[in-house]
Amino acid sequence: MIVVANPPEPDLYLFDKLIATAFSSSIPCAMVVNKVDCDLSTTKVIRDNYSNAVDNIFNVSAKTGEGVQELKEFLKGKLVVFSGQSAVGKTSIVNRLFGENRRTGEVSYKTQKGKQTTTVSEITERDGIRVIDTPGFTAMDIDIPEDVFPWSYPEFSHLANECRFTDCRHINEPDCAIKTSVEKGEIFANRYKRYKEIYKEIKEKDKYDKKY
Ligand SMILES: Nc1nc2c(ncn2[C@@H]2O[C@H](COP(=O)(O)OP(=O)(O)OP(=O)(O)O)[C@@H](O)[C@H]2O)c(=O)[nH]1
Ligand SMILES: [Mg+2]
Ligand SMILES: [Zn+2]
Repeated sequence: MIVVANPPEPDLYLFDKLIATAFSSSIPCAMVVNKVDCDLSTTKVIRDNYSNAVDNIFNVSAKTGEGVQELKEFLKGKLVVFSGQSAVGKTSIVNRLFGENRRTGEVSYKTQKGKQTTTVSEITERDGIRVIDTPGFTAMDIDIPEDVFPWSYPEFSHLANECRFTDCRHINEPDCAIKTSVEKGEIFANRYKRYKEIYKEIKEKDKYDKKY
């Protein structure tokens, strides 16, 4: 489960990589937009970019408790990992869900980033739910092979057989079903734009790995 909020400024590249990594490992993925008591614009950004890429999107406030009951119902019987940037409120949500009192931190006024309050992953088992709270992070290396990455996007996968070339990377190939779908507005344009950037990043990394 990817936890998102503003502040800190949402890093959509990071979410793209997390979703691709989960999907290519067959791990179901949902998102939680926290801090809706102080910011509502992020809920739209996340919906636009990810509504056809993740199983569910929950809008909550760990501060007021809004939306937390609905999230709790969804989590019943599941083992879930809370991951995301520092200071989005992962620990605060765990506290609100179970009446815990784990240490939470702030967003730094100067950098507008979190302060890495949680330093080790911890599991809470209660009410038929198992949640692993993890330390926040700011960047991640993507470890998906260049030929697998083009099929690591959930909303691309149902078009898998419609590109002219079976090994289509959806970049410059003719008759690419993904590009057509972007033009039709079925795949969100900014998400595709970032897809091309991340693909480039993986290619660069492969080149480097081969060289050294
Ligand atoms: N306004 C508002 N602030 C919140 C909410 N949830 C958490 N916060 C604040 O956000 C800050 C960070 O919360 P944490 O729960 O420590 O965030 P975290 O994601 O666990 O951070 P790391 O452990 O560093 O990864 C704290 O100052 C919280 O009080 C919310 O729903 N609304
Ligand atoms: Mg924490
Ligand atoms: Zn294609």
